[in-house]
Amino acid sequence: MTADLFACFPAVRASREQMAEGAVLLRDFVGRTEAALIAALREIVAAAPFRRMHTPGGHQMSVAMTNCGTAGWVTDRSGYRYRPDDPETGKPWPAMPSLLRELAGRAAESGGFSNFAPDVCLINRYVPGARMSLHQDKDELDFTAPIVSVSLGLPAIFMFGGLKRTDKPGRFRLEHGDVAVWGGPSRLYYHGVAPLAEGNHPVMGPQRLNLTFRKIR
Ligand code: MD3
Ligand code: FE
Repeated sequence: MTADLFACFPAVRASREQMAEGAVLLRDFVGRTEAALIAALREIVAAAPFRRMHTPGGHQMSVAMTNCGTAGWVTDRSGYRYRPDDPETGKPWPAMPSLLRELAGRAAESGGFSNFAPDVCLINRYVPGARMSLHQDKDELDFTAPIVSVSLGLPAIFMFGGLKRTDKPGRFRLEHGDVAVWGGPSRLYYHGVAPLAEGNHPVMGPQRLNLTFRKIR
Protein backbone atom coordinates (compact mmCIF):
# COMPACT_ATOMS: atom_id res chain seq x y z
CA MET A 1 0.00 0.00 0.00
CA THR A 2 2.61 2.52 1.10
CA ALA A 3 4.89 1.43 -1.76
CA ASP A 4 2.16 2.18 -4.33
CA LEU A 5 1.73 5.70 -3.01
CA PHE A 6 5.35 6.37 -3.88
CA ALA A 7 5.34 4.57 -7.23
CA CYS A 8 5.82 7.78 -9.23
CA PHE A 9 8.52 9.13 -6.88
CA PRO A 10 11.38 6.70 -7.39
CA ALA A 11 13.85 8.91 -5.54
CA VAL A 12 11.91 9.06 -2.34
CA ARG A 13 14.02 6.52 -0.46
CA ALA A 14 17.37 7.48 -1.97
CA SER A 15 20.07 8.51 0.49
CA ARG A 16 22.42 11.42 -0.02
CA GLU A 17 26.15 11.31 0.63
CA GLN A 18 28.55 14.21 0.05
CA MET A 19 31.76 12.97 -1.63
CA ALA A 20 33.43 16.35 -2.13
CA GLU A 21 32.45 20.01 -2.53
CA GLY A 22 29.68 19.88 -5.19
CA ALA A 23 29.75 16.07 -5.51
CA VAL A 24 26.74 14.19 -4.16
CA LEU A 25 26.05 10.46 -4.26
CA LEU A 26 22.36 9.46 -4.35
CA ARG A 27 22.15 5.75 -3.54
CA ASP A 28 19.46 3.87 -5.52
CA PHE A 29 18.07 7.06 -7.05
CA VAL A 30 17.01 5.03 -10.14
CA GLY A 31 14.48 3.16 -7.99
CA ARG A 32 11.30 2.30 -9.84
CA THR A 33 12.40 3.78 -13.17
CA GLU A 34 14.82 0.83 -13.53
CA ALA A 35 12.77 -1.22 -16.03
CA ALA A 36 11.81 1.73 -18.23
CA LEU A 37 15.40 2.99 -18.16
CA ILE A 38 16.76 -0.38 -19.28
CA ALA A 39 14.13 -0.61 -22.05
CA ALA A 40 15.14 2.85 -23.31
CA LEU A 41 18.81 1.86 -23.27
CA ARG A 42 18.07 -1.25 -25.34
CA GLU A 43 16.59 0.91 -28.09
CA ILE A 44 19.54 3.31 -28.07
CA VAL A 45 22.04 0.46 -28.30
CA ALA A 46 20.07 -1.17 -31.15
CA ALA A 47 20.43 2.07 -33.19
CA ALA A 48 23.97 2.95 -32.07
CA PRO A 49 25.82 -0.18 -30.90
CA PHE A 50 28.60 -0.13 -28.30
CA ARG A 51 32.07 0.12 -29.79
CA ARG A 52 35.57 0.27 -28.33
CA MET A 53 37.15 3.48 -29.56
CA HIS A 54 40.80 4.35 -29.95
CA THR A 55 42.64 7.08 -28.07
CA PRO A 56 44.71 9.68 -29.98
CA GLY A 57 47.76 7.69 -28.79
CA GLY A 58 46.47 4.64 -30.66
CA HIS A 59 45.35 2.49 -27.72
CA GLN A 60 41.99 0.76 -27.88
CA MET A 61 39.86 1.57 -24.82
CA SER A 62 38.73 -1.37 -22.68
CA VAL A 63 35.41 0.42 -22.12
CA ALA A 64 32.90 0.23 -24.99
CA MET A 65 30.83 3.36 -25.61
CA THR A 66 27.81 4.81 -27.35
CA ASN A 67 25.81 8.03 -26.97
CA CYS A 68 22.40 9.59 -27.23
CA GLY A 69 21.46 13.24 -27.55
CA THR A 70 22.26 16.04 -30.01
CA ALA A 71 25.93 15.04 -30.01
CA GLY A 72 28.13 12.23 -28.78
CA TRP A 73 31.61 11.96 -27.33
CA VAL A 74 34.07 10.20 -29.62
CA THR A 75 37.78 9.54 -29.75
CA ASP A 76 40.05 8.35 -32.56
CA ARG A 77 43.54 9.07 -33.87
CA SER A 78 42.61 12.72 -34.43
CA GLY A 79 41.54 13.37 -30.82
CA TYR A 80 38.68 13.60 -28.33
CA ARG A 81 35.58 15.61 -29.30
CA TYR A 82 31.80 15.76 -29.47
CA ARG A 83 30.22 14.99 -32.83
CA PRO A 84 26.58 15.36 -33.97
CA ASP A 85 26.71 12.08 -35.89
CA ASP A 86 27.80 8.53 -35.12
CA PRO A 87 31.02 7.98 -37.10
CA GLU A 88 30.19 4.24 -37.43
CA THR A 89 26.88 4.84 -39.26
CA GLY A 90 27.03 8.50 -40.36
CA LYS A 91 23.59 8.94 -38.76
CA PRO A 92 22.71 11.35 -35.95
CA TRP A 93 23.01 9.81 -32.48
CA PRO A 94 19.66 8.53 -31.15
CA ALA A 95 17.66 11.27 -29.42
CA MET A 96 17.84 11.43 -25.62
CA PRO A 97 14.62 9.86 -24.30
CA SER A 98 12.68 12.19 -21.99
CA LEU A 99 12.83 9.54 -19.27
CA LEU A 100 16.63 9.82 -19.21
CA ARG A 101 16.60 13.62 -19.39
CA GLU A 102 14.10 13.84 -16.55
CA LEU A 103 15.98 11.36 -14.35
CA ALA A 104 19.15 13.43 -14.79
CA GLY A 105 17.26 16.66 -14.12
CA ARG A 106 15.74 15.35 -10.89
CA ALA A 107 19.11 14.05 -9.71
CA ALA A 108 20.81 17.38 -10.45
CA GLU A 109 18.06 19.17 -8.52
CA SER A 110 18.61 16.81 -5.54
CA GLY A 111 22.32 17.59 -5.76
CA GLY A 112 21.66 21.31 -5.62
CA PHE A 113 21.78 22.21 -9.33
CA SER A 114 18.47 23.42 -10.74
CA ASN A 115 17.46 23.52 -14.43
CA PHE A 116 20.11 21.05 -15.61
CA ALA A 117 19.60 20.67 -19.38
CA PRO A 118 21.93 17.94 -20.66
CA ASP A 119 22.40 17.67 -24.42
CA VAL A 120 24.55 14.52 -24.37
CA CYS A 121 24.40 11.18 -22.59
CA LEU A 122 27.58 9.11 -22.97
CA ILE A 123 26.97 5.44 -22.20
CA ASN A 124 29.93 3.36 -21.05
CA ARG A 125 29.94 -0.44 -20.96
CA TYR A 126 32.42 -2.28 -18.72
CA VAL A 127 33.00 -6.02 -18.77
CA PRO A 128 35.21 -7.64 -16.10
CA GLY A 129 38.75 -6.26 -16.42
CA ALA A 130 37.65 -3.05 -18.18
CA ARG A 131 38.81 0.17 -16.53
CA MET A 132 39.11 3.89 -17.05
CA SER A 133 42.33 5.59 -16.13
CA LEU A 134 42.49 8.85 -14.18
CA HIS A 135 41.30 11.79 -16.32
CA GLN A 136 39.45 15.11 -16.27
CA ASP A 137 36.29 15.76 -18.30
CA LYS A 138 37.03 19.03 -20.06
CA ASP A 139 35.78 18.63 -23.64
CA GLU A 140 32.61 20.54 -22.67
CA LEU A 141 32.21 24.33 -22.93
CA ASP A 142 30.17 24.98 -19.79
CA PHE A 143 31.78 23.87 -16.52
CA THR A 144 29.08 25.61 -14.45
CA ALA A 145 26.72 22.73 -15.35
CA PRO A 146 27.24 19.51 -13.37
CA ILE A 147 27.70 16.03 -14.81
CA VAL A 148 25.16 13.45 -13.64
CA SER A 149 26.13 9.77 -13.67
CA VAL A 150 23.94 6.68 -13.40
CA SER A 151 25.42 3.26 -12.60
CA LEU A 152 23.77 -0.02 -13.61
CA GLY A 153 24.87 -3.63 -13.21
CA LEU A 154 28.06 -4.83 -11.55
CA PRO A 155 29.56 -2.60 -8.84
CA ALA A 156 32.66 -0.54 -9.63
CA ILE A 157 35.32 1.15 -7.56
CA PHE A 158 35.27 4.79 -8.59
CA MET A 159 38.44 6.78 -7.87
CA PHE A 160 37.98 10.46 -7.12
CA GLY A 161 41.00 12.72 -6.79
CA GLY A 162 41.33 16.48 -6.95
CA LEU A 163 42.28 19.26 -9.36
CA LYS A 164 45.81 17.89 -9.74
CA ARG A 165 46.56 14.47 -11.22
CA THR A 166 48.78 13.78 -8.21
CA ASP A 167 46.01 14.41 -5.62
CA LYS A 168 45.49 11.08 -3.88
CA PRO A 169 42.13 9.69 -4.99
CA GLY A 170 39.44 8.55 -2.58
CA ARG A 171 37.47 5.41 -3.43
CA PHE A 172 33.71 5.04 -3.73
CA ARG A 173 31.81 1.89 -4.59
CA LEU A 174 29.17 2.69 -7.25
CA GLU A 175 26.36 0.14 -7.38
CA HIS A 176 23.35 -0.67 -9.51
CA GLY A 177 20.87 2.21 -9.35
CA ASP A 178 23.24 4.75 -7.82
CA VAL A 179 23.23 8.24 -9.28
CA ALA A 180 25.88 10.88 -8.64
CA VAL A 181 26.04 14.60 -9.33
CA TRP A 182 29.43 16.20 -9.96
CA GLY A 183 29.35 19.97 -9.97
CA GLY A 184 30.98 23.00 -8.45
CA PRO A 185 34.72 22.56 -7.79
CA SER A 186 34.49 18.75 -8.23
CA ARG A 187 33.42 19.18 -11.86
CA LEU A 188 37.08 19.32 -12.89
CA TYR A 189 38.47 16.77 -10.44
CA TYR A 190 40.51 13.85 -11.75
CA HIS A 191 38.62 10.57 -11.64
CA GLY A 192 38.74 7.00 -12.92
CA VAL A 193 37.36 3.50 -12.53
CA ALA A 194 39.37 0.50 -11.21
CA PRO A 195 39.32 -2.71 -13.30
CA LEU A 196 35.84 -4.21 -13.03
CA ALA A 197 35.70 -7.36 -10.90
CA GLU A 198 34.17 -10.57 -12.27
CA GLY A 199 30.53 -11.09 -11.48
CA ASN A 200 27.05 -11.63 -12.81
CA HIS A 201 24.45 -9.02 -11.94
CA PRO A 202 20.90 -10.39 -11.52
CA VAL A 203 19.40 -7.75 -13.83
CA MET A 204 22.28 -6.66 -16.09
CA GLY A 205 24.36 -9.85 -16.35
CA PRO A 206 28.20 -9.81 -16.45
CA GLN A 207 28.63 -6.09 -17.14
CA ARG A 208 28.35 -2.57 -15.80
CA LEU A 209 26.80 0.35 -17.66
CA ASN A 210 27.47 3.93 -16.73
CA LEU A 211 25.52 6.86 -18.15
CA THR A 212 26.97 10.37 -17.93
CA PHE A 213 24.70 13.30 -18.70
CA ARG A 214 26.53 16.37 -19.92
CA LYS A 215 25.81 19.90 -21.02
CA ILE A 216 28.44 20.43 -23.68
CA ARG A 217 27.47 23.86 -25.18
C1 MD3 B 1 33.60 13.55 -11.70
N1 MD3 B 1 32.93 7.69 -16.44
O1 MD3 B 1 32.58 8.86 -18.82
S1 MD3 B 1 31.14 8.12 -13.82
C2 MD3 B 1 33.42 9.38 -18.05
O2 MD3 B 1 32.00 5.07 -14.36
C3 MD3 B 1 33.67 8.73 -16.75
O3 MD3 B 1 32.08 5.22 -16.50
C4 MD3 B 1 33.13 6.91 -15.26
O4 MD3 B 1 34.50 9.18 -16.04
C5 MD3 B 1 32.33 5.64 -15.37
O5 MD3 B 1 34.03 10.42 -18.30
C6 MD3 B 1 32.83 7.65 -14.04
C7 MD3 B 1 31.32 9.37 -12.63
C8 MD3 B 1 31.87 10.68 -13.12
C9 MD3 B 1 31.67 11.09 -14.41
C10 MD3 B 1 32.14 12.33 -14.81
C11 MD3 B 1 32.78 13.17 -13.91
C12 MD3 B 1 32.51 11.48 -12.24
C13 MD3 B 1 32.96 12.73 -12.61
C14 MD3 B 1 33.23 14.44 -14.26
C15 MD3 B 1 33.84 15.25 -13.34
C16 MD3 B 1 34.03 14.80 -12.06
FE1 FE C 1 35.09 11.18 -16.76
